[in-house]
Amino acid sequence: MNIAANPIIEADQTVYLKDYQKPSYLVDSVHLDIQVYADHTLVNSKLVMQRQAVGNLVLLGRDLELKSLHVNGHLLSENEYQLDTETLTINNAPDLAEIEISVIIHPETNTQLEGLYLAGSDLFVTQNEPEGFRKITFYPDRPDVLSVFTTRVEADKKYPVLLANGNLIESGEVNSERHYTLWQDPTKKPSYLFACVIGDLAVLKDHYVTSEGRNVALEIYAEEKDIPKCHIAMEALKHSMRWDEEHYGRPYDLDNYMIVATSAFNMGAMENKGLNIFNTSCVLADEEYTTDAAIMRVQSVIAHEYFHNWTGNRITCRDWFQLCLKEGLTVFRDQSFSEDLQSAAVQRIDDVAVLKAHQFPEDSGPLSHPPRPDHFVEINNFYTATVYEKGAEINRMMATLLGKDKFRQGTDEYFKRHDGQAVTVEDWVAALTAGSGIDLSNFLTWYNQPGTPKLEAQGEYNPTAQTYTLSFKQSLKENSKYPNLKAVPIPVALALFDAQTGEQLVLHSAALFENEVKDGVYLFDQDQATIVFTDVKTAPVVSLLRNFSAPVNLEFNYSDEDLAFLLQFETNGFNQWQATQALLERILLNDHDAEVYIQAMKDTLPTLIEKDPLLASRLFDVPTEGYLGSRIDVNYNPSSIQEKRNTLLNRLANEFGTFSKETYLALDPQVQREFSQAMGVRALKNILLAMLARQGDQSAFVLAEKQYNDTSNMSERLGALRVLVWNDAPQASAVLQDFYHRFKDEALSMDQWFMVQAAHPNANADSIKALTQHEDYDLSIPNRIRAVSGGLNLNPVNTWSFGIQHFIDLAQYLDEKNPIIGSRLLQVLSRWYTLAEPQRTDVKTALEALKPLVKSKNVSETLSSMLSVE
Ligand code: B3K
Ligand code: ZN
Repeated sequence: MNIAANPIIEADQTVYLKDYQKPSYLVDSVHLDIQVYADHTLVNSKLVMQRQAVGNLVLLGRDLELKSLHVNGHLLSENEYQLDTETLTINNAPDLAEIEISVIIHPETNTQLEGLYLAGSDLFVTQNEPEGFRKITFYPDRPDVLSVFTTRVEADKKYPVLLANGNLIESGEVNSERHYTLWQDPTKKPSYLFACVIGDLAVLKDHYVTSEGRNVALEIYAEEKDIPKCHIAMEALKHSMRWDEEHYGRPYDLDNYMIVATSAFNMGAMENKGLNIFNTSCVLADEEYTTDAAIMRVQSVIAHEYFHNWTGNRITCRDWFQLCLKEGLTVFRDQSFSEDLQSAAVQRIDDVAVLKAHQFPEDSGPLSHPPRPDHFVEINNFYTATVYEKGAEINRMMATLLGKDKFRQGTDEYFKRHDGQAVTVEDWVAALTAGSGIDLSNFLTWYNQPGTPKLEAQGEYNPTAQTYTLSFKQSLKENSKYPNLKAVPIPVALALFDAQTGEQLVLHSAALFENEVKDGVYLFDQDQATIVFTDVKTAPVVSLLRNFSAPVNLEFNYSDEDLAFLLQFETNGFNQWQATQALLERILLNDHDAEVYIQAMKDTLPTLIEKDPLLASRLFDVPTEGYLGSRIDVNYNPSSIQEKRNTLLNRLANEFGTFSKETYLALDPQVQREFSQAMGVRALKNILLAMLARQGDQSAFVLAEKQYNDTSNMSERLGALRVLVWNDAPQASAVLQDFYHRFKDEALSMDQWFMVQAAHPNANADSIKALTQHEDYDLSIPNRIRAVSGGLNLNPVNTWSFGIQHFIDLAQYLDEKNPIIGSRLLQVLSRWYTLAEPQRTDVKTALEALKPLVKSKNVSETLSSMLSVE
């Protein structure tokens, strides 16, 4: 793949990290008065600004109708300022300026879901990260300008809930129809953390007493009918608050913490100070309406947004290039939290699966960028798997190296040094280094380079010397946008096992970070290196990258038998799974025989199912067609991958036939188990049911129908629905109808209904069209769009045939209506250049035809990067 110069984006639209300059003015305080009316909203603001560096007084604003502008009480005439589409510049502004601005905005017609917008018939919410606040009023809308906000919100009494950040200090009537509230947020914050909510919502209340004795009122706002679905989120919130005190020494700092749920939201949730706004999909959790996976996600997103209060809000980013500073760290924190909620191994499996399915492909294609990029056109395009997930991996690597205590000393130092500041990735690494006493500065290379390093390793046993020697080599694919790539520090967590007994050996090697241990970490930070283990009595089996200790592509010449050995004997559940994935990839991409995998599974499963049904369910993970496709860089033929995968699935179904049925019938979901065990049983049952159906067992459909009818649990119901629908069972249309009638008023459940149908392996242009023309399909609700598009994309054969036009049409439509989502969806096609002909040219032609039709920076930047492949 060659990347050529960018064909669409004009050079002057690109923002560079190297051009960062301190703001010329700071804002001491800001007063906002937001008055919502049916056909417009009036926003009056008063900013007290003080010069701190040379330069003009420039405010940023977009789509605002300026009504009046005063500086120190003087009404400015048009020749005293300059206004263009993005900026308002005040000529000869004094060093101390009180600026009063009055603007009109139109949240009622804002479809982009950025700034203040109408999210359904009776709810207005904000989304200001990264640059939405400039759609509310003129402001130095950049993360390094921090101020204290006082906010008055006024609206019709038909909206009883009027919220903003901080403490409620006053509320009352304006007249018989209108009322207001007044809020003061004592903590200085950048504008991207500002939020307000105007609507008719019910509330679930609770409270939490912090380690410092502060009694915090907790409130979750949602539609009345959804309040019973907010309890899991509330428990997760309290749990997160306790967890951050215990693990990072960080108590909460305000007297209230509010969460508002809305169904119209571009992403998962937003950490606005003391007033989080959440996509309903990340707050509503109820076994009857949402799946186990969704419930786990709710808990992790609640924790994520809460953890941002320290990593993101109290310490924020100097500029948006530093986004992974707050996101990478906060994802690492929420992953660690979730590892405490369920089997840590399975949480790690799920997180690595996401990394490999999304971040690795992103980093090997035209959208590849470092976790901290050095230039962008549209920052919204950089809320990526690389910034979030690879960013989290960098923090995990440093934490692994330091160990628990030193890592904590490092984070303590970070909070001590930078509380209340807007900082950089360098500041973070420097604080960790100072606090722990261990120099981590070479980890900065990870932040600044794109691409997934290849880690090649070789092992050799010397029976005479009783030594085992491991040699390592690392390399990175060249990238013309980021030349001079360097070696990165790679912590390799490893273990040796006695090949005969399966026992784990004690490691003796001077090269280890900690010597004479069973679970050792070797820090490989050169282009090449060799380490020697002594006192190794027989030829061992080595297990590398335990717990996926670094985000690299490992190449090691394991035999299939070694991998089968690890599947059975590794004590680290993650590495058992990693062995299954390596074996399955060989079967699917390199035509290895499946026998070794099948035998090892048969030997491992019976006891594992008893002990850890959730982990057992994961060992059945057969890499998806999408993931397998992402491992192929030239002449990718989706149909041939589908065929190979189906052949394997058929073989597994036959081999595990009797076992599947017996196990399925023996697993009783009614038995009382803790959530994570019960979730494992449900996951296993669904896998086994799918195998039975594939094997052609006629009773499978009857069992599926029974599972569908007998349960009140969404994971079970959906598992059965999938089996019936995807296998075109005679019962399929009746259960689909039944599902529709049961859940038609439950948007999140209906998303699943759309998704199951869109993900039918034989979906076609007409069936997808029928879904997008269904009366419950809604292009203004991202969740619904994602349900259908995401479902379709579960079958790459469909994505790369009729799906191409589906995604292009959506990108074109959303280019104007909601460019953040338009750009996201277009990225589904980013690996078009790997396809075999004639599909490769078909997609290229379609992408080129889209080029002159799009206007947004979001979609244009994505499209031009995608087309930069030659
Ligand atoms: N910080 C927000 C993301 C905002 C995305 C803007 N396009 C959610 C989060 O990471 O917690
Ligand atoms: Zn975040």
